[in-house]
Amino acid sequence: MRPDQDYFEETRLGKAYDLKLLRRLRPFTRPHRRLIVWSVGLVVLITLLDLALPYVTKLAIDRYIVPPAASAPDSRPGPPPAERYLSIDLADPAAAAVVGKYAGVARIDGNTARIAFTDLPRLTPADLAELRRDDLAGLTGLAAIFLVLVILDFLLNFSQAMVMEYAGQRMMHDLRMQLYGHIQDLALEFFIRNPVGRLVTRVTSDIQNMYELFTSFVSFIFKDLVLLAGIAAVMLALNWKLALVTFAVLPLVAAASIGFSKHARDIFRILRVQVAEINTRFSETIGGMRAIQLFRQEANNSRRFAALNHENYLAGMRQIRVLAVFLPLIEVLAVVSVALIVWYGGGRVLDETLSLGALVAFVSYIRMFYRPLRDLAEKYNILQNAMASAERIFLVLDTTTVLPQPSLPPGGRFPQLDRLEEIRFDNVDFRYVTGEPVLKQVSFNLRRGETVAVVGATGAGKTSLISLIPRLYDPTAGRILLNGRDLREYPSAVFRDKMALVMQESFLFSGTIRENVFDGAGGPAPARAEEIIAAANLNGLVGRLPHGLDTLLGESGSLISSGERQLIAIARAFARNPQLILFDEATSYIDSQTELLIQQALERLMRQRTALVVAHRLSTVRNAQRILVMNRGRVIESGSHAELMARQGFYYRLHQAQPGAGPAQ
Ligand code: TTP
Ligand code: MG
Repeated sequence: MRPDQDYFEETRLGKAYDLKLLRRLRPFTRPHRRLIVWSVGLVVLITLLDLALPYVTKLAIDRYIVPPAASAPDSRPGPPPAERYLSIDLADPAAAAVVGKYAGVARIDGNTARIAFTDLPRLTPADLAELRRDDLAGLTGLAAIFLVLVILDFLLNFSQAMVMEYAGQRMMHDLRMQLYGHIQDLALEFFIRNPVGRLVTRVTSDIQNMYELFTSFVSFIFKDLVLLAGIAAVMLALNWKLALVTFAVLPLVAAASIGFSKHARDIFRILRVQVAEINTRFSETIGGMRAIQLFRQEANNSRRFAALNHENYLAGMRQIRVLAVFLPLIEVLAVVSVALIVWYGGGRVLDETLSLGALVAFVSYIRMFYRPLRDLAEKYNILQNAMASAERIFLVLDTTTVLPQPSLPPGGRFPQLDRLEEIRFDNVDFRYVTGEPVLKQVSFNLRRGETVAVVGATGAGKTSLISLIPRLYDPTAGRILLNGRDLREYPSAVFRDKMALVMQESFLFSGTIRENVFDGAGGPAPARAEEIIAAANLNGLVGRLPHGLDTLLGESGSLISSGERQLIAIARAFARNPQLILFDEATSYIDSQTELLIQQALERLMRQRTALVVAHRLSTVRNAQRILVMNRGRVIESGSHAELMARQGFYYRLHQAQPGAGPAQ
């Protein structure tokens, strides 16, 4: 890999937490602000409900199951204050009848009878049920409230999830569209430097990570933090001393979390980098499968992949070790907290300064308190991934390797371009990578109606030269003039519309032939379409295919030879009806019959048009008014076929070397 190819080398992206990144997400959240506010509101409601549930349990215990010992109702020496009594209102005749049966057990005090809890087992179950009828009714009421709260909790959770996921999906959709559009606008130079696998990761998993960031961030900030604060507040309100004792463990929890994040940070990052590398390697393997299998590189490739995979496994194991310490540690601390509550809180229940219900509620709250902490590791991972993804997405979005488009000149109008009169190369230098010049001081011109051919050995720079005309790249030095003005003064759409490029290895999109020829949009009227197909000599191919023009190329890609590919590309050029044809003849072997078809189609295409033709077969060259002979990036000879032959130079030797060239004409 060349040093300047590692544009987005993942290893360089270390600082995962950057609040600036979150700020940059704002434009994407703004359109969905309402949904987010809704979602946050629901989260707060849900948290309140969650907090209410243990409290209902506390009420049930304290009011109806084991009421706290009432301090002696009067100052009379009587029952010791630490004993619990069931108070019975004697105004109720049924209760009074039961109390009558247990004269030795009940103490009567005016209109109230009291039976010690320790004596309750001496009553028959039926009598006990009669005495505690009100408690049972109260308990049933609270259970019903509990049920309603749980159902409400479910409904709110459902709505909240729907609202938030909806907002998240919409954001992801917007972000992906923007990224896709941006990548499409980038200059070709960018794609030389960035492997496909990495860009694919950008549009797929990086966007997915952002989505998770959004959903888990909202739930983390609003659900977990509000919940933690709420629990702490409720615990302090219930019994601040017990709450403080319970919180004694928290410094340990904080230390464990900090230690975890320190260790996890590096490991998670390494893992991320490795996954990206595996993706890249894999997509390159698939792209180059033909070459790999032909050159029997499978074993070599597997070996390299195995090394990568092994590193990934090692990092995975390191991650698991960290998690395997952290998660049980949090679990242990949670249990220690419960033990503290039972020990200290239990003592307070014994000396009657804490109700049993409050103790039970404390245990529930502390369990709830540790739940988000247990998820911390997972959230941490999501957050790290997402931050890194955000950074990479914005790096692509910030890439400005677009071909600079001209700004509107002072007159308010771009230069007009109705007819291509002349294209002139003025001392053009060009290179793809620094230090490896591809074109050197190329100068020539091409006037309207002319056909100019470019010939030269392989690697001479013919394809590169032709790519500069539609401004796929900009020259590194010198100028290309179009009707006397620099190409860079026109918006590129203006001149690209007027030319058609038939590439050496024509790229066909997956889709039907019709879509490939007519740019997908419905196409011209059937008669015109037929005319184009006929002119491009595609009739034979179309007639042979099962669904004619509507044959899916993906289905029968193998049916399309490189010659036929070029015919389709010629038809595509015809369909655009351009003023200038840029033709890069295929290098691969094409049978003489197809070659003839291409030749004819090309001649028809070039009629009445300006053309620059890169030719490998000298038969293509002869009709050109002028021939440019290239060698190692320079134009070393130019002239008509006859002139160049007479000169007996490079072209002459090239011509002689070609099999079946025959005597010079
Ligand atoms: P080309 O311009 O592709 O040479 P050519 O078209 O004359 O060769 P052929 O007859 O085989 O089609 O390449 C010139 C140099 O530029 C060569 O060293 C390869 C390099 N190059 C790149 O680095 N990146 C590219 O995208 C292309 C097209 C070429
Ligand atoms: Mg070429």
